[in-house]
Amino acid sequence: MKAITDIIKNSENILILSHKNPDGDALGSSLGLALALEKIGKKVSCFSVNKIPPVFGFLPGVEMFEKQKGFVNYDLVILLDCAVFKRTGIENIFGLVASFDKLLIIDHHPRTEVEFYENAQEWIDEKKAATAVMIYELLEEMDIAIDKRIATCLLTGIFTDTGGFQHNNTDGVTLRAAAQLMKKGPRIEKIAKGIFNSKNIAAIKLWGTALSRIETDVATGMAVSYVNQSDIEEAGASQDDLAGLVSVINTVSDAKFSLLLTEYDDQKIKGSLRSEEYKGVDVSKIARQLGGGGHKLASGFEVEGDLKKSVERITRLVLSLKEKEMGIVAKAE
Ligand SMILES: [Mn+2]
Repeated sequence: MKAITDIIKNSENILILSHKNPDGDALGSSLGLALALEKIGKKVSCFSVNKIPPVFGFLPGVEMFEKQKGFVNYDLVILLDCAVFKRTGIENIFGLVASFDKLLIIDHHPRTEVEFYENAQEWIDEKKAATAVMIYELLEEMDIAIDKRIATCLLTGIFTDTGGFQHNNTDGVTLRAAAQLMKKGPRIEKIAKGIFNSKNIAAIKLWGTALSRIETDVATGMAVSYVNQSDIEEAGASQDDLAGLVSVINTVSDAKFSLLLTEYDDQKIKGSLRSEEYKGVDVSKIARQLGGGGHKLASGFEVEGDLKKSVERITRLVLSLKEKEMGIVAKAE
């Protein structure tokens, strides 16, 4: 931890990056850290290749993403909520970092991809429920006073990555961090409303279309649905409106895991997989068979081709997977 706090203390002009298609943890931990580092006099920039989804518009400091124009000379780049540059979606990183000893990685995902960055500082802890929990611990260590704005960002990261404190990653460490952050004044119901409980009518209709298409497969325990580009256009919705849908598909009582396929561009399909601890399936193993990755209970992949054919192809692939390949473990009763 000391090497990490030292490299931050000794840097003045810092760039914070996270993965493309940022979620609440990517944005919350980035902004929480950015606001905290500004407080101790650092010049901080945040960058995402994507537009920030409107549901996260309430995050304090979110305008820091808008202000980012070109890249200047940074003396430290911090990569959050992912461990490889590829995940940022930035084509050429070499213009960003003069050398990798000016790189700090903080992440809580299991390592599935490795890019070698000589002398980079890394703090990777798979046990942490969210990167935001790690940022909370870092700020404590650095003795930076957490104010309401910082707390709101970090609590949002924790809240989203735990599915509103419902996933099995919600442990004592997570709740303690959340409790300490709540003392600083963020309103949990505002965060909840912002993220889960306010959907526009277009989004609800799009969800309806996808939900009406759910099919289940008894052999694998898969509940699957899909959304194509014309569904999104006809509903007047956007890709962002699909966040959370795969978890709803996973509530089918007999489903061991859920799969949502989204056609996000011509012939480009994104797959999202979800399961629950007690269901005994490791969906990251399925995602990896398709060139993707992620957590045991939440994973994703990208494939190319016709959506309908992909649904069939992936269903066949899942059907063909041996129990071992799906990570299904017989549970002792
Ligand atoms: Mn995360």
